[in-house]
Amino acid sequence: MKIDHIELREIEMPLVHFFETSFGRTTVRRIVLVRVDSEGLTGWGEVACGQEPFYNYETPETAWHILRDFLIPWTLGKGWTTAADVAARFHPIRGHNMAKAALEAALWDIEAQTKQLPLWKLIGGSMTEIPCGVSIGIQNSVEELLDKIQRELTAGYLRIKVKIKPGWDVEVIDRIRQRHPRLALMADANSAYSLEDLALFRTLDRFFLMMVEQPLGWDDILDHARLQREIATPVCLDESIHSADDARKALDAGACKIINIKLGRVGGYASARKIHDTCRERRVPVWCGGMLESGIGRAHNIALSTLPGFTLPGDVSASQRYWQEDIIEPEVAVTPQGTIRAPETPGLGFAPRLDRIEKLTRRREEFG
Ligand code: OSB
Ligand code: MG
Repeated sequence: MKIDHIELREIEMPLVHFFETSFGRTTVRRIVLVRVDSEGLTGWGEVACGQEPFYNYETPETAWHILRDFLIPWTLGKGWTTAADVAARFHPIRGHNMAKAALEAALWDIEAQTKQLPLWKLIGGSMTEIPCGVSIGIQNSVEELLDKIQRELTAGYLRIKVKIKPGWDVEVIDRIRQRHPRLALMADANSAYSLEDLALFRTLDRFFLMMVEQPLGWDDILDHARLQREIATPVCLDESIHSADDARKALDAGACKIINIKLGRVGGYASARKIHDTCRERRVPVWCGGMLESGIGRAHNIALSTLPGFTLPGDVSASQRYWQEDIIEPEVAVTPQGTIRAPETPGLGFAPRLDRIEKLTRRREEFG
């Protein structure tokens, strides 16, 4: 794989509906796309970070900088045997996993096309259909949330995740449980609590949640281990896990029983697969999280979700839940059974719509 040309683009896409977490409300997404050209083939990746450094420290601006000044110069003009070799080359840079993952993912896309394989098969995926859940943000009222849940269940989704924060937690979960006693339900706090809230998490045990996601510090493992010892609800870690080493340490410490794997957060497919393997050896279930991705990041999430350890429904759902019009063809659609079928064509399996991407572009830079 000789890398001839790389292009960065920042696009702006308004969400169909605002998405609110404990750290804030998002109405428009600013997304950095990476396009790589290699010997007549083109691969695409997406930087998953938010516009502000609230989920993690990366922003479109930091990703652009790390890509332009380090990752792209290290990649351009060189002949790489595999995308995994490129991932190893990125290792010296501390962090900035979402910037790394976007470029790495584009190279996996190219490698899969070279080998005439769907990307999901190249990475070792085995599920031809993935089970889907939805993540529903904080709403203006509990009634609106209940309506949304009903709509998603009617569409076929297999589990519901709701966001919680202080003031929008026990009462809300109680109302959902009264309406849906047997629903596969979970809650994501995005680090909104501390160990001082232990009583609240003990109360949540009453609602038989599948898991509570990242209740404590965004970079914490030890407090989560203390919490997990005190409650019955499984803790799932998201923000705290960046590598297979993090996963091993968290599991050894008893900090969680489930791990959410996001391609961006962990730095790409090579790292995601290692985390997946670490968890699988220990029979710890994993699932694929989301970052309100455009079709390109969404297509990569589908590929990742086909690995055999992704046994729980993820946050990967239909394009139309996010966008009036997505930037890929076909758009991501969900079956009435609440699954997404893995594509059969080589590479990513969804074609970027260049005309649409061009219209949404706010800045662009070319290299090589
Ligand atoms: O914590 O999983 C999260 C969105 C933005 C930032 C963090 C998270 C989320 C989601 C949405 O939960 C998942 C999705 O629908 O893409
Ligand atoms: Mg989360």
